[in-house]
Amino acid sequence: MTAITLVQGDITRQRADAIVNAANSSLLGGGGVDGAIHRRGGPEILAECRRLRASRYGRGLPTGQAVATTAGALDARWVIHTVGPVWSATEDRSALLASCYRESLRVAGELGARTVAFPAISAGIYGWPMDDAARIALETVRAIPTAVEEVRFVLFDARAHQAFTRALG
Ligand code: AR6
Repeated sequence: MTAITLVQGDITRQRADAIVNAANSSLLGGGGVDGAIHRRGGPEILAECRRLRASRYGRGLPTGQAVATTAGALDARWVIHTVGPVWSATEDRSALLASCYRESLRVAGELGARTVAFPAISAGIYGWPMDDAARIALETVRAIPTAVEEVRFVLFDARAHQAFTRALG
């Protein structure tokens, strides 16, 4: 039985086996949580991302997929990078957003992670409405059989925390 917990805070301050990054397909960093993870985690993470680009992801990490690197100086063993979909008002991309959670948990399970911290993927720069992002995140995680013992959503502000609290029901 996987425990789902919600906390408000900065994901880069969390202790967990794996911290999930809302990355972009370049894997070379960006703003939002991605920028924060690379800043606090230090250059080892970017160095490993560059190696992954050179070996497996020359065309970028596709949306909905996930890949792990070291967590550098973060209080974690791994960062799992996943690429959320950009919100679209005309196209339903929710299967891709669900895939981010599913693939991140699959990678976490393969690594043997017992605790995994997620941000609200796609709900920042990528523009996904927070209530819908929270619903998809929680529905997906609840539906996946996994050896991960705790899935912790780390919500940056009160609005996000409230949306996830409502969606948890
Ligand atoms: N801890 C927890 N949550 C955070 C933090 C933090 N330190 N910082 C921001 N958030 P975003 P996206 C929240 O924009 O929408 C990057 O440039 C934020 O308030 O980080 O998937 C990437 O390189 C929001 O609720 O990710 C991509 O280009 C949530 O995390 C693009 O942004 C996600 O916001 C990805 O956009």
